[in-house]
Amino acid sequence: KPLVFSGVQPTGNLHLGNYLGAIQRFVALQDSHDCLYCVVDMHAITVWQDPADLKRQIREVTAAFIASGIDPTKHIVFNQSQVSGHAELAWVFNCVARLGWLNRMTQFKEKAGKDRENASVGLYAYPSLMAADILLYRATHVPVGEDQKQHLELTRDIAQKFNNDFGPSIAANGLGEAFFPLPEPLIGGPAARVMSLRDGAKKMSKSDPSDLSRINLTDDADLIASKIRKAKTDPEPLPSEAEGLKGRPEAENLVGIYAALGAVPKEEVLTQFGGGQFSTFKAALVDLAVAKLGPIGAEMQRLVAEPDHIDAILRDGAARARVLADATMANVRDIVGFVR
Ligand code: AQP
Repeated sequence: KPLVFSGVQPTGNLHLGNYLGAIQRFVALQDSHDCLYCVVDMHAITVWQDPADLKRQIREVTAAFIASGIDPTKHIVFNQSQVSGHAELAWVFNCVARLGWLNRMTQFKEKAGKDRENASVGLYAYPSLMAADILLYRATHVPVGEDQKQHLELTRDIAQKFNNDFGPSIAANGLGEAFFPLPEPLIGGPAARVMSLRDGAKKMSKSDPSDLSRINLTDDADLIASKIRKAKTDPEPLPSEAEGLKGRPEAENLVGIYAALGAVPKEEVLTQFGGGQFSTFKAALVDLAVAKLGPIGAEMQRLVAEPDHIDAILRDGAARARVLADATMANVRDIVGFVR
């Protein structure tokens, strides 16, 4: 089976974008792939995290994985910091990646903002660690939201440069021609980029100061309903064809959310609701969102109330991940020329 790796940062406020762009798709890949799903706590500390909050958020993301339907007995669910190979391989990749490559990363530019001198070195090196996360398991497929496309391309560049630079050593160690695969991003579907409910030009984001901009996975039914009712729209009725959504980002976003939650194409949503008022469509969207997200939120609350159980899942996952990681790192040491 092909190997899937993906991660979610425990940075609080898990939202509908994380669910539709990532977690829901993680669940769908379980039958056809061997999967590693990681709570990337080392990525989280590239910006300041209060230690007590970080612990709680690591357990909350783990709970979201399980509550959404990821099976930690069939697949591997763990937190990054428990497997030291991530940091070790990231260092090797820091020495493979070029400054010019990292200088082009838009996520760093957005997150560092104007005060770049004051951003952490970790925030800058974030894409090397992400490449290490994936390649430590020699994963071939990576389901992510569209915002991660550039980092995935960098991962492929790093894999390729490593394979080229160390080509003779890879062969001399009997490891074939190319050691790392070039992983394929799995990006797509109607919710690859879920937008803010307040502004169709901004992505739905954990850090948006307005809670009305996003639906959190822990929101209850009343809150979900009121956020959808207050979501920004335009005065026109919904179009009957996808073409008519062009230039109407808020309408397109809500239709995309409906399609992804209901597992139907956008066209079908428009066949059903096109020509009608937003209020009718929004009422149906509330029902669908509450039916889908309500049970997940409730199960998350139940799970986070049992931190020992969650920690046991993470420890078990980390132990299984470590076996795979150690095998890769032994090869990497030989390839690079480290004595062991
Ligand atoms: N709006 C989104 N639409 C679709 N997919 C999204 N993802 C994030 N936002 C959307 C996908 O969710 C996965 C986990 O993302 P992350 O852990 O990198 O966190 P984040 O939500 O992007 O949050 P940040 O970076 O901590 O904060 P913000 O967003 O406030 O800057 C990824 O697969 C991501 O693509």
